[in-house]
Amino acid sequence: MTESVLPTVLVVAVALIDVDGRVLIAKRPEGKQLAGLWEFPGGKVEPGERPEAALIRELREELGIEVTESCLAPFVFASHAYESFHLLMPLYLCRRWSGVVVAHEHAALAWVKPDKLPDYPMPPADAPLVAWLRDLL
Ligand code: 523
Repeated sequence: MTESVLPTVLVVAVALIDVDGRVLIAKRPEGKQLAGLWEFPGGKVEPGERPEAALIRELREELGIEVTESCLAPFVFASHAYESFHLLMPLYLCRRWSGVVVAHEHAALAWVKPDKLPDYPMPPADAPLVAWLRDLL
């Protein structure tokens, strides 16, 4: 019997939290995997890259904001077997950044109170993180 093992892909994501306690979620654009679902922003860690550096780079590219490493609090790991890879994704919390959040790569952005997050359809890796966030915030 042959067994196939899915490759693991390391992705970093963040829950940006504003002064009113709302969380930023971003709608994945058409043409990409999981299009139309609302994710915690982030992206793939490149080979040799530290996870925090990857997240800082992704937030600059995707949202046009600057975060410093000291503002990134590691929170919880998401883990989900997608069809062709296994996603491992630490979610960081971040309450401080500079610049204005703009959707450079997403179809839309939304600042959402934690109790309203379940109203937004999310990728299967992200959805279980909502309960943790709601308890925490
Ligand atoms: N997720 C995911 N949740 C989540 C993110 C940021 C990413 O489930 N919060 C998944 C979506 C993709 C994979 O992780 O399958 C890689 O994310 P990303 O945003 O880098 O994906 P793409 O579609 O931009 O991939 P490339 O074009 O290959 O970079």
